[in-house]
Amino acid sequence: MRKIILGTDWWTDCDDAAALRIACRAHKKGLWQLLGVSVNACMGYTIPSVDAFMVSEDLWRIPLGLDHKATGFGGKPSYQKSLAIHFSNSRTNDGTPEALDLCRQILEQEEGPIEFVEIGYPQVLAGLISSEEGMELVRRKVSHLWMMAGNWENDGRGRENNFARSDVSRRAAAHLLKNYPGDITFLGWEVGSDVISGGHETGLDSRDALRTIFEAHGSVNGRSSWDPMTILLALEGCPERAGYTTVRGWASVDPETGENSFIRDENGRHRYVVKTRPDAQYADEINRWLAS
Ligand SMILES: [Ca+2]
Repeated sequence: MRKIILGTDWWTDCDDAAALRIACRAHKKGLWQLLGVSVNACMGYTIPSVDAFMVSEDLWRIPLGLDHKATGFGGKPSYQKSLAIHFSNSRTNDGTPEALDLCRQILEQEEGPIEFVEIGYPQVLAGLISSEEGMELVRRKVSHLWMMAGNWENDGRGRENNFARSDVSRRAAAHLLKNYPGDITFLGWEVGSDVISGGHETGLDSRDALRTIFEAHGSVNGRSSWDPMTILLALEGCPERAGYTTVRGWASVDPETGENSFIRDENGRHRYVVKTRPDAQYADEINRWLAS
């Protein structure tokens, strides 16, 4: 059984919720085991709303972690409060362990291989590999990092929110890409931007937590699919089978500007994906998962 730790910003955008739904449904179908959810942006209703969502998926036992210091990304939360108020939940920000401690604890306790799927900010993973113990755990236990981040459309050069949002994300991204000891697959901004999923045609029930989130976000006609595409890519486990080719090499991020760049190298440990199918096909697949 594959084992997954999911990192999410669960911040202003509703595509994290679409991604979390697919990750949860894959867990329930026995396609992988979701070991924990590490939330890397912190606002007033962060954990109550993630918890409400996990309750609605019947997966309220899955451990959550929170980067309590991650309050500086700005932005307006669009759906957290309504979700926390209208759906049952019991976990709180204060009662939730540090995301870094959760990741470390899972890596210590679980047999490998474990995969990271990251659809948010990079500072928790960067923090994890900043200690010798954390680096050793990742070397020993983590087989792959799947990551929604970067903009690779201009020959691997660009700028995207997860890397570039703030000083914290920029420095963390630079550190992570320079020092991460294993293989990383990136799905960039350009891949998910025009793939619109999760709208009315998905046919979600009016009491569905995900529908509440999309409506609160103002995305009743659907939203770009960066995060759910990353989940489906990770779930397939093979870019070619998931509808992508890849470019292999070494990615880096400028710690001052957050801009990403890429040096092609057949022996590189990094790769970014390029779509091989029409956008509607990826959207249809996501919508099927969201309604499953
Ligand atoms: Ca995200």
